[in-house]
Amino acid sequence: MPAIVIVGAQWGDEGKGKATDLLGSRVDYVVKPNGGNNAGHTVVVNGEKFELKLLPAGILSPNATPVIGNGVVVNLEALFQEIDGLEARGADTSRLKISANAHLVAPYHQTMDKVTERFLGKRAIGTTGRGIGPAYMDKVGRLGIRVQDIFDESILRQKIEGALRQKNELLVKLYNRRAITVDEIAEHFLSYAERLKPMVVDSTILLNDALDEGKVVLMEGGQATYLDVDHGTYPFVTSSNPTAGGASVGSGIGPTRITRSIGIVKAYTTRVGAGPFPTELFDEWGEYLQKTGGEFGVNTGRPRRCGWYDAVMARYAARINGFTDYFLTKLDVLTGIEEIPVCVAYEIDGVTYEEMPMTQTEFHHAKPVFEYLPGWTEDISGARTLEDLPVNARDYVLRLEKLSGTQFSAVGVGPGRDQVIQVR
Ligand code: 2SA
Ligand code: GDP
Ligand code: MG
Repeated sequence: MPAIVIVGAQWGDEGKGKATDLLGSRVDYVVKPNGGNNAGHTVVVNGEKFELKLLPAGILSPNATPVIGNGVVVNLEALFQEIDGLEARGADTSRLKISANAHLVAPYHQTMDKVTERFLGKRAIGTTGRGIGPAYMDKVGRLGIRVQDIFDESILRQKIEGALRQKNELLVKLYNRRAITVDEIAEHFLSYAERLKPMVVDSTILLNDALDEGKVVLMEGGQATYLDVDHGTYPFVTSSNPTAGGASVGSGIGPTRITRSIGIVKAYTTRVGAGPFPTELFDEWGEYLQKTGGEFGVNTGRPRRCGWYDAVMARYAARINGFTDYFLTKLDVLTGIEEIPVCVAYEIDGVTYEEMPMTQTEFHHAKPVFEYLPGWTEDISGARTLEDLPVNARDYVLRLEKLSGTQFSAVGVGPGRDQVIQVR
């Protein structure tokens, strides 16, 4: 039975939270396969706004079991804060399951994230400062501490000691900070043990058994394709694989079981943090999109950089993720613009590129080649079919679909759960 993956096709904040929520009523399990509390998903349910960071957006679907997969890095303090916040608002979080193999974000990871950014100066990545990069560094460097370690205190202490040996060298000698003790970190983690224990499972058995039983499993990727450490705009990326292949690794669902790979793509482009962005706007249109689209980080409140739709990026994302379909979001934000530029190719040092150039240097130099599509002024937030759209809005969608490497299955026309056009 179907395992579906949802992936951001740009630099994040495409509306993955809403897409998950939309599919949520039809799925049995919603897994978060990557990232941590650097994510920020906004879901509007009956006019009420929920902002999720570490928890999968599927936690708001009453019939789905939310799962934090093995590929996630978990900050326990942030986890329980988020759980308590949702419970206080009447949401039921009791079904949440967490993989025993997921790694933990330790307080020193956050310190390292912040000091590393400061040391990078002008070359800073613009991270969320949540310790995500350093936690993944420890995972890959085999110095990580996993959820399961909390339940074996002697192993936990051994691992903390191993991790701290290197951290304290750096913190004291290079960063001029105080040394951290094994006791303080062990106490920090152990203080959550009792509350955490009932949630911890072998999520690979849980999810694969569910698929065997004909259940529907949705993998909800955090961040996005261009923030992928392999396929994104390296080094201006996050430290995980938010692409479809990463969702397979991060949840323990084999690639042959994934039947649908949905790309979430915004009708324009945004980015938070540093790094190249060919269609970025530095004029009043950038501010217009930021204001009209409410483009401010859910997690850090940072203003998002804004630019026009980039079909070269969409084609690349469709290829990397093997997208079966795209969900186009925020079409309503473009209402009222007389003529809408869409990037169809790049010009790099006098040469036209129809596809993503091979190197980052070329991408840094890419100038957008625009096609200009006529806009519309009518309010489209009530449209529920393509026929409900004014002809220019419909043509905009159909042109984008043609340029973007795969078919469009849905179009968002507002933040609400029901504000969507089902195309097919
Ligand atoms: P990190 O913290 O190591 O993952 O940062 C590395 C890069 O990844 C970007 N990144 C994000 N980009 C967009 N949205 C994200 N989540 C929040 C949101 C962001 C926020 O949904 O609004 O609130 O600021 C997210 N998480 C990581 C980050 O900007 C760096 O470029
Ligand atoms: P995510 O990180 O991909 O889940 O996206 P975010 O939640 O960070 O940002 C997307 C924002 O767009 C949220 O505030 C959503 O409520 C909002 N949103 C999603 N789809 C639509 C849409 O079709 N129209 C409008 N106006 N807003 C939308
Ligand atoms: Mg977001």
